[in-house]
Amino acid sequence: MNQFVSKEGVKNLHKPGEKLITTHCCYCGMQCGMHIRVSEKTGEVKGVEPRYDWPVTMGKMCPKGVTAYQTVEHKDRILKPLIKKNGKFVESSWEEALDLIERNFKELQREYGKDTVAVFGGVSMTNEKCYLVGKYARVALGTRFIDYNGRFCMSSAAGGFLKTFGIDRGSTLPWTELEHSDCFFIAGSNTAECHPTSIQWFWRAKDKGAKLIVADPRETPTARVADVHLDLKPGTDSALANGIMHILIAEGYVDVEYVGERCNNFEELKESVKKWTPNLTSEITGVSVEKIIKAAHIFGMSPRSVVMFARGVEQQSKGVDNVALYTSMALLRGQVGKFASGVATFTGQGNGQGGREHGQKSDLLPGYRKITDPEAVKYISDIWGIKPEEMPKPGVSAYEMFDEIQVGNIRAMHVICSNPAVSAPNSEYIWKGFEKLDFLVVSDFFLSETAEFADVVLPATSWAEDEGTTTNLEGRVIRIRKVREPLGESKTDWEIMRDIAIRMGKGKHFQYENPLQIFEEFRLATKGGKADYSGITWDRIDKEDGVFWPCPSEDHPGTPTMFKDKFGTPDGKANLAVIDWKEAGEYPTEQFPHILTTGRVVFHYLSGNQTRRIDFLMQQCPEPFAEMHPELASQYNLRDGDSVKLTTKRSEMVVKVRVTKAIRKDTVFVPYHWGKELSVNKLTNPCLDPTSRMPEFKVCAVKLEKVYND
Ligand SMILES: Nc1nc2c(c(=O)[nH]1)N[C@H]1C(S)=C(S)[C@@H](COP(=O)(O)OP(=O)(O)OC[C@H]3O[C@@H](n4cnc5c(=O)[nH]c(N)nc54)[C@H](O)[C@@H]3O)O[C@H]1N2
Ligand SMILES: Nc1nc2c(c(=O)[nH]1)N[C@H]1C(S)=C(S)[C@@H](COP(=O)(O)OP(=O)(O)OC[C@H]3O[C@@H](n4cnc5c(=O)[nH]c(N)nc54)[C@H](O)[C@@H]3O)O[C@H]1N2
Ligand code: SF4
Ligand SMILES: [Mo]
Repeated sequence: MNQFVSKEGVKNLHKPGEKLITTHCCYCGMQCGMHIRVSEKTGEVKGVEPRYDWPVTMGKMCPKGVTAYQTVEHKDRILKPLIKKNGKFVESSWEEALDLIERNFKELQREYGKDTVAVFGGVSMTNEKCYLVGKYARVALGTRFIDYNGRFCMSSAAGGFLKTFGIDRGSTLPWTELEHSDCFFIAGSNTAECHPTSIQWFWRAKDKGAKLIVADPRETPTARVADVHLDLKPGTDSALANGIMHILIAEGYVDVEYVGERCNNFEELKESVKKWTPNLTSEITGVSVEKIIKAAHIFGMSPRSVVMFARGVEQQSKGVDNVALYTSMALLRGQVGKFASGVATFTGQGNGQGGREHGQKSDLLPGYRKITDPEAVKYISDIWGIKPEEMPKPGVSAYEMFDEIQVGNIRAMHVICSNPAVSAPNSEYIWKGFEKLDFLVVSDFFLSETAEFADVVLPATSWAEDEGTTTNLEGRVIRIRKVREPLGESKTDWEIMRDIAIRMGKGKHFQYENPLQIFEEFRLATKGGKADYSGITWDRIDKEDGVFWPCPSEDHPGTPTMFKDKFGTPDGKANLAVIDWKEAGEYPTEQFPHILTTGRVVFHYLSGNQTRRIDFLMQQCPEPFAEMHPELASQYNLRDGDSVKLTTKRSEMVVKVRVTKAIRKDTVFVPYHWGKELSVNKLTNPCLDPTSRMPEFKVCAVKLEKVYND
């Protein structure tokens, strides 16, 4: 326990007739520590108490987290399997639902080959389940088509880190060190709304004089309290990072010794940023020369700095470039691998970190192994009990699976823990894909917009009805505890996958009775890989407040600070990014004269399928809106609350206007937590980053028209 925690506070939480079960929030990567109050008599969930003694979040929670427990026994929970008959869902037994799945998967695979059945996963699940999704696709179904919603979330961060560091761990330092940092350079992260419980660390550091620089086209609550707000034009992060590096080099802020010993490409980088003078950087980014120079000076002079970013810079067709360049800023300053300094991406989903390491990605096997590496295939095949030649080849990325549907290569899909009908870009194309499928299975606990397209909906349990581990945004592996028995006839995702595997004749590879057995196999599967969890046990997690990977043996302490001595590249050196700025996939034209960017609000989570069911959250934010500057609004005679039609090359939507000075004059922002006609993803550009295959959710060109409601 640390100095900010009251021991009395912890003791007083307990109420008679109730037990407190210690776990973590189901939503974002902060994974705030919480206790769930459960009736001793009925086993029902009664409420939540923040966990004061969890070192990362210390009793802080946000509006989503404090209401998350209300989803567990919510009246909308799906309690029995649903089968669509004559266009309507009817409840069925598990037997009937599994029969139907078995028949369809087998018939389609017989006719069109194994790859005709695809799996679309998600990372709001434990490591045990995420690991099993990869095995389920490759062993139970034998398909190469598997990918997951992290492709829309973490893939550009992963791509950028692999390029510069050779290992993708979201943070190079533990959050608990942030309060000792002198400077935060935060790009494209609305931290106060999306990782709210991080803010306390920045305040603490600020109390000691730390400086905050924020790069965001909007004056977010985080930007508002920054020492410098770099209000850049969406899609220009690479120019900004090159411009900052130009000043660092020109004015002697480079840690020459560190760069000489630990980095490659310095001479090439020097050449490539030469042209990025403050004037050119200002011209491209739209940020004033003064602000760019001020930010570079503060960053350059800070003894301990952390460069942080999130989807604002990653969800772009040049997202990997952006990550590699921002990361290089920290390397130039010699900050990576040291106390209270380094680089971090704000990992998005609860298990966005763990879920991306263990085989849900089309080309990855557990432990961050490559499916194209014969040794990796041999190692994992041995653990899975298959022959190496039975291991499917790499598939395609999440959005590209919908192209495979259009050409007939995918005819059935099992969506587990994702709602792509709302969250994938270019929605109407996604909807067409779901309609075209011969057979769609969705595992969820609430009927999502995606589930509405399904032939069979399987009732999964919520996070509170199973146990296991997740990996938070620091890379710390933590324990999720079972709070109550599964509601109705719902089953855990691992039971569902196991039961389908049995039907597909692969039961012998899925002989699990509990998640601990999966965890034990999973540890072994990660052994020797880049993301090595083999030394982590559930007991250790309890005793040590989580364990940071890599942790290759039970006597290894885990790795809170990455890259202390060497990087994960073959020569052990970091690769500075020598990359020029390139225009976004789509930019304003006469026909579509403004920029549309999308993102989040504090009250809703992702596709909104969970948070749109919570009264309190809906009262706070019932519908999407278009945030725009008063000058832009007045060009169209729009006032606060008016309706505006937004049109892009893909489609159009009508939303209410929210006039605010806290956004650039050329940019419109719309949150994406709603479906169907309220889905901003009808408008977004599916242009993909060439390496990460991440869609460009953050930049596209848009037209505005006032809608007269009479
Ligand atoms: N309340 C809430 N919290 C969440 C979530 C949620 O849905 N709701 N989801 C979780 C998940 S999965 C994720 S991935 C994270 C996302 O966390 P964030 O990435 O912080 O959230 P976003 O709102 O997507 O985008 C962040 C910021 O990027 C800015 N931006 C837009 N375009 C650009 C650009 O070109 N350059 C730069 N530098 N900035 C730009 C936007 O103005 C926005 O303020 O949040 C997690 N936490
Ligand atoms: N325009 C725009 N689009 C975006 C983004 C953006 O910034 N702008 N951000 C993208 C990002 S970063 C992300 S992460 C994606 C997320 O997009 P989605 O994957 O659609 O996110 P969720 O809404 O969390 O969907 C999870 C679904 O699974 C269910 N679920 C939750 N837990 C479990 C479980 O344990 N088991 C099962 N079987 N089901 C479960 C939930 O009820 C929900 O329906 O959206 C992306 N889309
Ligand atoms: S900050 Fe994230 S993990 Fe914490 S309570 Fe809010 S949504 Fe949950
Ligand atoms: Mo995300």
